[in-house]
Amino acid sequence: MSAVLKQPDASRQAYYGQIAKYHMTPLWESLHLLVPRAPTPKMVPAIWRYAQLRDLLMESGKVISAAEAIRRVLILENPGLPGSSSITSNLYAGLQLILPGEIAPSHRHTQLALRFIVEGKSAWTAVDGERIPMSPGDYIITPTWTWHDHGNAADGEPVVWLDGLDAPLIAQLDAGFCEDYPEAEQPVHHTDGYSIVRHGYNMAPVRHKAKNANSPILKYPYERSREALERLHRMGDLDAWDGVKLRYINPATGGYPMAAIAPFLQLLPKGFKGKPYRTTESTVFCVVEGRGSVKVGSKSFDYEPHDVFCAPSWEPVTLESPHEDVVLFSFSNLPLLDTLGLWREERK
Ligand code: GTQ
Repeated sequence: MSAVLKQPDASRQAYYGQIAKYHMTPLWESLHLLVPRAPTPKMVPAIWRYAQLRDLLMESGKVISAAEAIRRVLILENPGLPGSSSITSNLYAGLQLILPGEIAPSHRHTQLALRFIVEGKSAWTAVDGERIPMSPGDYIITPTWTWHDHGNAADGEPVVWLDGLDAPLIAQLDAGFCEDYPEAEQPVHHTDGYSIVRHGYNMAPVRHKAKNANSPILKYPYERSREALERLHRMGDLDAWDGVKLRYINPATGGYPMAAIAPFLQLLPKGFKGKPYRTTESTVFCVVEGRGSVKVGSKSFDYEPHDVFCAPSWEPVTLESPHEDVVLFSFSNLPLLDTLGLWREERK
């Protein structure tokens, strides 16, 4: 049993004033905030509806060029975290637009980035000397400190993807560095699927030694990931909470493709009524196929393709697909929780 903390009287207040002069504060006034009974996220469940924002996103193409913007992105900022450029407590998300003929100039930074392609087929990103064509549903990685530039064919179409970065986390760690490449585009040594051919068939080059923990596969094409879900479903794999859910892996280690963000793809077959679960992850979802619904804490959202929604730590999540098959891409801070021994899950 502990005693109840009283409202500070005048003498306590005076004491707080005295210690404040020496940059000290009384722990007992903030202990419950510093060491809460359970997570108290400031981020809130929220949804960005693509049908509502697509016109505005396209308008950004008239507001600024990719060359001037460096990256023409509308940040998806959590309403509970104003001014933070964050969609969850430690992750960033934004929708990036590149128009035909544009180059988003080459740079590198300590923040890692993932791309999940939303619409358009004529663009590419170059990562670490490999040019990677983008198609809707592809998951592409830009590991920490790798040169990357984006381009779009002169006779192409507007291309949009969802960016996910660990930028808020890197800011928290004061570990942000960035460099510009001297030219707009880095030299390309390999094109179109080189990393997949070398590492994507459960085989590895004979003398391959991993340089670091990052996946040697730079693109996970949608057809392959989608096929895996479909075939698993036909073989009867269905989890009562997740539907058919797989995580993308670094094939060399079985671990996460990049250090700080875990990516997933899941199928909710038509008629799926998921049971509620909660975890200590904060998660960003991007709808790939189908219309469905989700409950996150006290909020309910109906969603359709290309919508983005997010779920805070420890809020119950329930996924449903009453009308049709639904495919959801998602990413979370699971690797960090894992490393720190902080991952918890409750399934009802
Ligand atoms: O494509 O390099 O959404 O550097 C934010 C920062 C994308 C990128 C973002 C970036 C990038």
